[in-house]
Amino acid sequence: MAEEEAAQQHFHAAGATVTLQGHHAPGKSSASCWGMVIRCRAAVAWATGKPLSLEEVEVAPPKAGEVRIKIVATGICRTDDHILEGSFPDVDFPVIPGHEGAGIVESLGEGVTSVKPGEKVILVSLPHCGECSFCLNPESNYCLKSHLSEPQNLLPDKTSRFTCKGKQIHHFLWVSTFSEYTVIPEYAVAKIDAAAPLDKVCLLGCGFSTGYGAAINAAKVKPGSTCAIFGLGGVGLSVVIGCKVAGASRIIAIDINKDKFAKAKELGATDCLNPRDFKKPIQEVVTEMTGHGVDYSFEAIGLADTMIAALASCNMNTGVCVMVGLADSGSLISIDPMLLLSGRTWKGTLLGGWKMRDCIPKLVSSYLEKKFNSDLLITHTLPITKVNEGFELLRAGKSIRTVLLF
Ligand code: COD
Ligand code: ZN
Ligand code: ZN
Repeated sequence: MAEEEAAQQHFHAAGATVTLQGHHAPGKSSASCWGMVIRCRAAVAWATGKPLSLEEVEVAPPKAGEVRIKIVATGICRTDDHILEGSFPDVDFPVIPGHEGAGIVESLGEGVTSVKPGEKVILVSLPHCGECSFCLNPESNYCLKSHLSEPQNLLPDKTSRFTCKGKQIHHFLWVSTFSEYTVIPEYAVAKIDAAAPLDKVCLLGCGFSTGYGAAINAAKVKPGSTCAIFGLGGVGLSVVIGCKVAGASRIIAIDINKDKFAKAKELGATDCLNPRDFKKPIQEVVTEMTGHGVDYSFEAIGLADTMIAALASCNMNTGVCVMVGLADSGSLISIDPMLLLSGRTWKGTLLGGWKMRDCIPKLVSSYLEKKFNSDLLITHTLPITKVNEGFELLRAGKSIRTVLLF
């Protein structure tokens, strides 16, 4: 009887009713679901090309070294749309997308010591195992446990914590923030200040940190310099914020959607260009505007052509071009080697070069100290039930960031 009772417990958290299956661990509060399966809502992608489907899923308790987190808020990033289109590499379906989330620790697997239940966290899609050669290198933010080296579709023990309608559901980059509860390894969790508003700082889990870090860490933009940013989505506009904070004197914002220009100007852009307004290639326009090209250029779109245009827009000698966007798998770039011979630097960056687990708490502190205002990127806030509406806004070019709330 006691077992049946335990299997049917309900409790209310943040307005949602969550069903528990199993038993409470001895000594744990009855308000916690420690050691139990949680049934909750999640947006599941069953196959490519289909809208997300809001489902009730089962979330197993965390195993050793894992943390179960109640997601409070998650942004929608273009990369989530790339999953739905099937253009993000090595994703297995069905999958729960979402990778820009913030939440509260619900329970811990054995041996987890760096976070406690009730603490606020941001989930990081670029983990930090702390043991691989890249993690041990202070210059690198790329961990060999990252998706591009070893797909993060299942947790490190090669199993999933999610099921739905009797089927195993895959994790996305381990984080799967479109689920009300998610389980991830401890080394992909960043503990943040208890004062941080989760519905705002969730953006620091991807878009903001990626763009801001591209300017601050990858390009190392200097005061008084000139910059050009291709693509004014949440990521490109975060590059604009980074260039402004770094003291750039001229910030040229480039997009084919002129509706993005007002926000770019608000964030610090000095000039806005629509390549479709010019007969000549946009790199020639930028070069003429600045004499010899900008000091720093950034590509935050993910297209081969705009990557070449960004490269050619920075000056031939000391110019630095940073690639932020991910091109479709299989796309190739062909360039004139002369573009690089005279000294230009061409580089890429993932998640803005931050060692995410260490740096996210510091970025949250900078947010609280108002060093930057990433809130200006949030154009829409919707309940998770309207997740597909959030994607429609992004596809129509009407939103910068939509934050989904559980
Ligand atoms: N010329 C100029 N602007 C263009 C063009 C073009 N040919 N095509 C599209 N754009 C503009 C769009 O109008 C839009 O404003 C902008 O480019 C793209 O913005 P969004 O809102 O679609 O996308 P973001 O900002 O959320 O993300 C863009 C990325 C390219 C960074 C993202 O899709 C990506 O590739 N991510 C993978 C790389 C990475 O490290 N990501 C971190 C984890 S996601
Ligand atoms: Zn992203
Ligand atoms: Zn590592």
